[in-house]
Amino acid sequence: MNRIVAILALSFATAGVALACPGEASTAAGGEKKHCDMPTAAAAPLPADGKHVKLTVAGMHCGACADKVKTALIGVDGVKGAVVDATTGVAEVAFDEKKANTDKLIAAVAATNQFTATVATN
Ligand SMILES: [Cu+2]
Repeated sequence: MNRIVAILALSFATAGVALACPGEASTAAGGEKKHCDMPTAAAAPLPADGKHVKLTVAGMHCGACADKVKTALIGVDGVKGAVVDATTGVAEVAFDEKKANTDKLIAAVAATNQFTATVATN
C-alpha cells in the first residue's frame, strides 16, 4: 500500500516537472498550448528618450512568452528598450523614429510565428 502511494506521489512529481515551461510552447494532445507560471522577468525601466509606443500583444501566457516578445522587439534596429507584460498583454517600446517604426515592431513580433501585435488604442 505504501509503495503504491509512493509511486503515485512520484508520478505526480514527474508530471509537475513535465508541465514546467522551458520557455517553449508545447502542444498538448488536444492541440491546447501549455504554458508555465513563470513570472515576467523584472522589467528594466524603459529609456525616456525616443518615441514610445504601446502594443497589444496576443498569444502571451507567461514570462517566457514575454521574454520572447521582448527579444524580438529589441532585435529591431533602432529599438532602445522594451517592457513586455504577459499578464496585461502590453508591450511598451522606446525606439528611434529615424530607424524604426511601429510597422517594423509589429513585423518583428509576427516573425516569432507565435505572437501577434497591434498598436494599443490607449
Ligand atoms: Cu509561455
